[in-house]
Amino acid sequence: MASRKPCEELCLVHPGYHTGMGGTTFPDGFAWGVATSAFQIEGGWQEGGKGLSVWDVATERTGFVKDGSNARVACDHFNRLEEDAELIAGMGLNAYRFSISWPRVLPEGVGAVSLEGLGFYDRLVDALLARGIQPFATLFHWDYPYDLFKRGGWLAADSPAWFAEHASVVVDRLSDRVSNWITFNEPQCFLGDGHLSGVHAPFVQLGWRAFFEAQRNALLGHGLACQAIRQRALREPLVSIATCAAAGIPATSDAADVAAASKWGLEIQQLAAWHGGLYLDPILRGVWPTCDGRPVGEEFIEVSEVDLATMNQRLDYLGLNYYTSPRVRAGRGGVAEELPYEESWPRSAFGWPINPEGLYWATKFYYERYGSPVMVTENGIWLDDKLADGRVDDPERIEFIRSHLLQIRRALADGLPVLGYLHWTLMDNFEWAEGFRPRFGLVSCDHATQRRVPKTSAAWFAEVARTNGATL
Ligand code: GCO
Repeated sequence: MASRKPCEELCLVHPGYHTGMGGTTFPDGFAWGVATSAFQIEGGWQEGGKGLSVWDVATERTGFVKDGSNARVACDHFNRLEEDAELIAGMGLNAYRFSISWPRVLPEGVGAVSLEGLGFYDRLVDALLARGIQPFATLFHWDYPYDLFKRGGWLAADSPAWFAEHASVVVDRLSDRVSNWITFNEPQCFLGDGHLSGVHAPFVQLGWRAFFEAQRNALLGHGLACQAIRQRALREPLVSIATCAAAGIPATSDAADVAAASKWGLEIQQLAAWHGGLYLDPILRGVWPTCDGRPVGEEFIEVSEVDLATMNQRLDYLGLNYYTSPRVRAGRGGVAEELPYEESWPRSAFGWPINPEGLYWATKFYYERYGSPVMVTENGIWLDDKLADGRVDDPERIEFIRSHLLQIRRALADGLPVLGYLHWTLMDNFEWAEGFRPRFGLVSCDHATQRRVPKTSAAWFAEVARTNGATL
């Protein structure tokens, strides 16, 4: 077992967090970093013995991706990891969240391991550590092995064990150097968008019964993976999940609106895949969520106490991915009601309303409900920024980050434990069904030449990180 305590690395268990330290600064050991995912940047889609994922297959078929592009090469990170580690180091960041491509390490999803695939992550971890950057490894960020999909995917009874096998293989190889493990990225998306609305791979619309089966299996997979990590890790692990921060923003400071906003997204009023409570109630409280006193989805699924005990594994912190949230007011009987944003409200190029206050409220509501310290595992903005005369000026991104960091500072001042801020994302990349048009990066990436150019925001963020937020 590990000899070093996790707090010696990133101070993730800083004593001040639990004593209402607050103040106007960021705590020592605060994680300043960027986040990416394998499918969006790696490319190398058939290099090193990699198997196909459902996203590889979907992007080869027409009609699924708006600009008709695919991620065969993406940012070619598979062949440029040193250069990209250098970009992160160039910003002076102390944390990098990346995901492990499951079919790169297990080409068929289970069974034979690709040593070349594992070797890639080995080299990535070494490149990060050599530059003083803590790796945060996400075990699954949506690129599900196609061979397992053909065997039923998340609907298969064996699927929890398949995911635990993947977790075990990766942990056995990397846990002598990696401490931070994130099981899933946004179960809302790969389950809801993937299996219900069908706007993400595997692009199927299977209805609620199948959704709940897939959801139960994924939560069991999360639980088994957590057990595997804790049993096998060579260094003391810090285990987490990154979930969409579905939280309401109180429309006014009125207590009734605050109470309504705290329910929105966490207490279930109607069936919707994005609900935080649908995933986190089983995971963090060991209970199945209810709606009007009845178990949610009871007409579709039954979850046993044994299942709940497997899903309910201790997490060291909760990862929140925050982009936007609705404003919420108390309707009749205190029911949470969305207050639509005006047409004139500032929005990202994705059309998402920009409302940094939601980050404060999400942190508060999730902490109050689940009691886990929070890590902001994603927050970012799609801007249509352009390279001109060799540079990219993106003042809107600077303002976006600044305003969100101020809300984290507000949360810290209220005594809420926020452990770090991982910006989405390092460089412009493949944005799923939107293709390459969205630009979310601190660094621009020309996908034809692979030339990387840090944007103005990269230098600004570097200075914020260097001063631990003092220059905000
Ligand atoms: C998500 C994913 C990222 C996206 C980002 C921008 O939250 O959807 O984690 O992969 O690229 O959020 O949409």
